[in-house]
Amino acid sequence: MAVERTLSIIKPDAVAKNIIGEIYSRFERAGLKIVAARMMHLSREQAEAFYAVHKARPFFKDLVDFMISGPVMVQVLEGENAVAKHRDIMGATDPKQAEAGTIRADFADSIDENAVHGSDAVETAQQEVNFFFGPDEICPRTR
Ligand code: RTP
Ligand code: MG
Repeated sequence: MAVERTLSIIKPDAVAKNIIGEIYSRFERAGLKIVAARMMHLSREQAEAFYAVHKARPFFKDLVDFMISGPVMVQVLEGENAVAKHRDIMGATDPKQAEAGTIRADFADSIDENAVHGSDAVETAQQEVNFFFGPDEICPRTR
């Protein structure tokens, strides 16, 4: 299986709940390595650009308002089949539909405040990683 990179965001609700470490542990237990990370408070312009694919959707403004409501933790995860593996650990978008033991089932309060973001495909993962990190900010593991 191919080694991939994917973009993860721990959203403002989960940062506020003080569960960054709990979520990082789940990545590590799944064999995903954190190869870049940054805490930041997104501007409205950044959040709108990041979620531009959803611009025409009725939930767009609420999504952007939520994503700028507090700091987020942004990271690049690396590992075999990382994109799909990360989505599996996250669980479904709506926590009510998420499988038990997933991050969203355990920590998300609603479809709007759902704890984490993860890239949905290898191609979008590359775009999303490049949105936040330059090549010199990513640290591949040598051991
Ligand atoms: P994300 O991009 O944040 O990882 O979430 P996702 O792929 O599971 O879901 P996506 O369809 O990309 O939607 C992005 C975010 O918009 C909010 N949303 N609300 N009210 C609604 O019907 C609705 N649908 C989506 C969610 O917060 C979702 O994470
Ligand atoms: Mg998505």
